[in-house]
Amino acid sequence: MKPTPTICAPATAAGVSAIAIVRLSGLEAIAIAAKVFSKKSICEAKGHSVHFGEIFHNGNVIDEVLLTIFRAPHSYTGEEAVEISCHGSPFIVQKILEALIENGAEMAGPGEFTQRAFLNGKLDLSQAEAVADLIASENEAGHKVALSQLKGGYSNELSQLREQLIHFASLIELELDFGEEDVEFASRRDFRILAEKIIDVCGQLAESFSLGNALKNGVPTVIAGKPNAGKSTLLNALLNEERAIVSNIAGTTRDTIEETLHIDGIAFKLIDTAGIRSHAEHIEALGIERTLQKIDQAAVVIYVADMQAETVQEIQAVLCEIYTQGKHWIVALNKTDALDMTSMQMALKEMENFSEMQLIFLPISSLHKQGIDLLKNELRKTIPQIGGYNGQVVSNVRHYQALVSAKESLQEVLQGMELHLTGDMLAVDIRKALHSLGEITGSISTDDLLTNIFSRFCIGK
Ligand SMILES: Nc1nc2c(ncn2[C@@H]2O[C@H](COP(=O)(O)OP(=O)(O)OP(=O)(O)O)[C@@H](O)[C@H]2O)c(=O)[nH]1
Ligand SMILES: [Mg+2]
Repeated sequence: MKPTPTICAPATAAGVSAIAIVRLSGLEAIAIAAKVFSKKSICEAKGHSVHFGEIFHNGNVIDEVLLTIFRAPHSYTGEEAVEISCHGSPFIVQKILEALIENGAEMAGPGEFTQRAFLNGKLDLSQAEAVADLIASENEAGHKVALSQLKGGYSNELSQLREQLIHFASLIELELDFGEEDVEFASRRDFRILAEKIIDVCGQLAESFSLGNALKNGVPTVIAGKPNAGKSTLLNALLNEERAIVSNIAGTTRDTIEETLHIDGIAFKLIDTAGIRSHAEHIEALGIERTLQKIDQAAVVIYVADMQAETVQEIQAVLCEIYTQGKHWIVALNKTDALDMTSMQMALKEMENFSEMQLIFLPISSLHKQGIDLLKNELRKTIPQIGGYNGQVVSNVRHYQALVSAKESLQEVLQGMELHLTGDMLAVDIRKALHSLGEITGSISTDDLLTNIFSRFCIGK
């Protein structure tokens, strides 16, 4: 068998920087580094030691560097590893890589360092995926979710439950060996308790997915309303910058405009849309169709009503038409600056009386930036305090699918037990559940799955 090659790659981003790091990992890592480094003594160096010296290639000095030695298994990958901190010039990085490759290293593929960490048992699969999420995290909430997953999160608990399930599965399979005899090694009562527990955990985790996904990618928040209602003005007020064009001509915004707003570390993906009306020319009509689509995909809808131009009845009529359950609706009663206090209060009262719909009404003035902080507050409240299972939130679609299918398989098993199905019938679904749970932690993984996961990484991680 071919020995596992020693791999190298830049670990820092491309481009000029103060410092760049080139990573090496594999059995020959330290020997290869010694061939290009001024101090050969690193071959005997202890792990976690740092050495100052020069990197040479073809007799020329490339750079003065700090070289850190990691001894197996105490490295990120679990292998012998070296990190070379050089000056952050892409040219120097390139030259160092060339020198290493000429001396026997190979260029690493995407995520290959983390893949090795996984294969050497340093991380389970869900933790390895958390590394990718951590690197990609763009906001505080996404960062928090990835970090808790990296620390083991729910995968530790799932592997424990899976171990218990394996125990039962083997007892049930043992019963099969006794075919004719009517033996029951696996207590059906204990089994039911375990299955119910796993179904519950999987169910709660799966439910947290839409929240986790929103935290990771930003909460899709649509700003909708009639033309000229002040949607673009509101977008600008929320962002505190003149992002969208505002004019008193109805139909100014024809395509959707997307911008991110951070509130308390949570990213809201604000989507300004074309105004909704029935008599629109063709291009605008396309925009309106897109608006309805965007509303469909949104988690939060801010419906902007023009209190200057629309009556309460008109506003209600549109809401009745576009309202759908399962999302948060905030009705921003805009242009209140143009109304006197009494008519404003009357309108608000009339509004609030109406609706079995779950709506929040908020008087604002986008133009004068009044009520904007209250609106931000309402937006923040649409995302509950991190819920999920014991504070764990699933943000990974692969995990979500595996959780759902584990839950379904175990529900099948429980139904099968009600119907007094035989052990061999039960065993099939138990194995399916084991498989799904194993896919999350990586106890069961196919090459395809691994390639798929690690190809999402950058090279050098
Ligand atoms: N008095 C007053 N005028 C406002 C307010 N908000 C917006 N406007 C005015 O309303 C007009 C339309 O504003 P836009 O923000 O372009 O409206 P829109 O909903 O994006 O319109 P379309 O893109 O055409 O659908 C502009 O003249 C704004 O200055 C407000 O709170 N008070
Ligand atoms: Mg607009």
